Amino acid sequence: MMGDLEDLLEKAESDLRASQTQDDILAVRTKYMGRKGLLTALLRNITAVPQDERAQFGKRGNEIKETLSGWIEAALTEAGARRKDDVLLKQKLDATLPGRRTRYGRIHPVTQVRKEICDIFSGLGFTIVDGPEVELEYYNFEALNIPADHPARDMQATFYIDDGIVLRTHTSPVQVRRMEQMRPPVRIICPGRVYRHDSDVSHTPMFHQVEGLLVDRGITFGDLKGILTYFLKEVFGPDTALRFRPSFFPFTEPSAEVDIQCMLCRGKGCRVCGQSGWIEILGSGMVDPAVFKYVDYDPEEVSGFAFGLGIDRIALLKYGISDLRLLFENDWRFLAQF
Ligand code: 2NM
Repeated sequence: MMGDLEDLLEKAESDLRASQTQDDILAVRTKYMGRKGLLTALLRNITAVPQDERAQFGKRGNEIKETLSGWIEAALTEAGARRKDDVLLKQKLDATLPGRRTRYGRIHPVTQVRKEICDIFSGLGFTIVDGPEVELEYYNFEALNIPADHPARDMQATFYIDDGIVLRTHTSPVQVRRMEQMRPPVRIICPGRVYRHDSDVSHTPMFHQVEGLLVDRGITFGDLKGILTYFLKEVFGPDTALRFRPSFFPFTEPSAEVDIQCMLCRGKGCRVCGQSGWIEILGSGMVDPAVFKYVDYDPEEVSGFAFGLGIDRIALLKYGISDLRLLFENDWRFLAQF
């Protein structure tokens, strides 16, 4: 009878060795130690053991039960660990790899400059206004005193959408619409995309503009000069030298272009300023009475000044960017630098 116990332990051991998975091991446990298991049956049958062997049989039986339990527990733990390793291998996950870095976005240089300009004028009491990019010819040209035979109306410069409908070539139509809607005083700043049929190193068919307009009783060229001087010194620094040059626009009279002294050569003349020592920054002027007539303002009662500038060109200057087109390629290696 004792021999049966030892045989059984040996068989159980070899069954366990042959078991791979936790399920296999649990089957072995049931086979030997379950309610109808082989070891259970053997121990229950102790009455069949001769009287004088029973004590020893019982003792050895319990030892074997303990041993087998221990082996099964250890086998289960080992199979559990093996299963985890398998799962990890299947996922091909290397927990020792460094994490993936989050790449943060940046504000586009054109957006930065636009915001800077708008903030300066907001501080002076100007309201930011926008309007349609697909515009009536009337607001883009006619109401701005640009006659039908003006070169700016030429097919070369303007994208036509349909009869009488264009992609705006400047943001001035926003200002005309605003003047139509409200009485003076008007103090507005109009940033936005504009479109011209132009494409080379220094021109893109779409670019960004900001235009400003101030209309009230008694506004003079002195107000224009004061406000624009303050603005340009805010953007380019308090020591920036300025030059107001006579110019012409159909919608202003008189008109002036404003240059800043080239910050690269300090006025000596270099490649950036075309040897002139000056860089053209904006166009401006006193709003032409003809424009006021279109929006039903009385030029005898009110006067005003307006100005316009290209945001992209300012961004190039400010950050020393060599090619305008870089601003529109959206290559993150470029954009990450600002
Ligand atoms: C410029 C230059 C000079 C301008 C004029 C007007 C309006 F609507 F009041 F007539 N808006 N913007 C203006 C004047 C724009 O850009 C170079």
